[in-house]
Amino acid sequence: MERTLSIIKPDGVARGLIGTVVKRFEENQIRIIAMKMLRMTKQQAQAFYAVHRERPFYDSLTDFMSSGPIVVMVLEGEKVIEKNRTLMGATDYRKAAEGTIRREFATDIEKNIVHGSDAPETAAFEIGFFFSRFEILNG
Ligand code: FUP
Repeated sequence: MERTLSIIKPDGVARGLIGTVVKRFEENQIRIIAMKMLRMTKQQAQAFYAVHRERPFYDSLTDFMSSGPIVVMVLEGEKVIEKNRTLMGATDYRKAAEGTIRREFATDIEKNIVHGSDAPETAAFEIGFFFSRFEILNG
């Protein structure tokens, strides 16, 4: 059994897509074992995306990620990291497969609705970034 962190980004929340994203998880046998809404500060967004600090899009990305409320969730299931990435679609929505969340709803490579951890180590870091073990069911 694996765990991963999912974020509905500020564009997803602002456009009323919380229910749509949650429904995708529920329809695909992905269990939500923690969930909350919050708004990151710029500093928190910079820390969350520290791996990208040398990239040209870092400043814009961290501005965007701190621009409004987000929904953070811990997902649990068999191969849930990969499963969530498949449901999300490619980073660039123009390259994302038909039927994926990003292909259907993203408008921009940056404003792409959802985030999902890409490996077990990043999942552990990202879950710990937002949740204490007391906030996760059976944590
Ligand atoms: P992903 O794992 O699909 O979210 O993609 P990355 O970790 O490579 O990138 C993290 C976020 O940076 C993306 F969701 C959007 C943003 N980004 C850009 O704004 N421009 C780029 O060229 C690449 C990523």
